[in-house]
Amino acid sequence: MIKQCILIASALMVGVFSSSLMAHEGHEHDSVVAQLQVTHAQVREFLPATKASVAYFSIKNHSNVPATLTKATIDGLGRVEIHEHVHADGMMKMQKVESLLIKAHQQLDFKPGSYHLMVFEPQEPLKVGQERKLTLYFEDGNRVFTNAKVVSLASQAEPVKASKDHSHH
Ligand SMILES: [Cu+2]
Repeated sequence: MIKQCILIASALMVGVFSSSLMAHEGHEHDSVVAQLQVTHAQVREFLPATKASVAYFSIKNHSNVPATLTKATIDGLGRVEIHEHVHADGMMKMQKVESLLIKAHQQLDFKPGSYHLMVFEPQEPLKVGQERKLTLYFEDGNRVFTNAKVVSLASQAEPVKASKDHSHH
């Protein structure tokens, strides 16, 4: 039992740093905590006279275990919600998501018309070019953080896939 606890603790530590440090995908890492990588994080500046803005990113689960995203925070923003778009009565509308399962080896893109973060209550205006820390919280206690770039509406309109800096090995 004690041995098991130590295993869990060390796996947790690896998980915490997984956004910056991608461990090789060996089989010794396939237990307990998912290895998650977040890329292309961006948050849009608030448009004049609006109370909400959006943030997008891509997340890849590199492990053999699922991960459940339960919460997101961005530095300097009072409230962040996970949203999805759904079709209802022929209309597209969005709704809040309490938790989101990312399956083993699945990549999920938060993008326009799909999953996204809604952000509210900026403590100070978001300025294009700034970076804000984005933290994602998972059900198993894992946390992954990355820097989200503040972008303008115009630049956010470009599809995420346009950038070629996504490296695979
Ligand atoms: Cu929304």
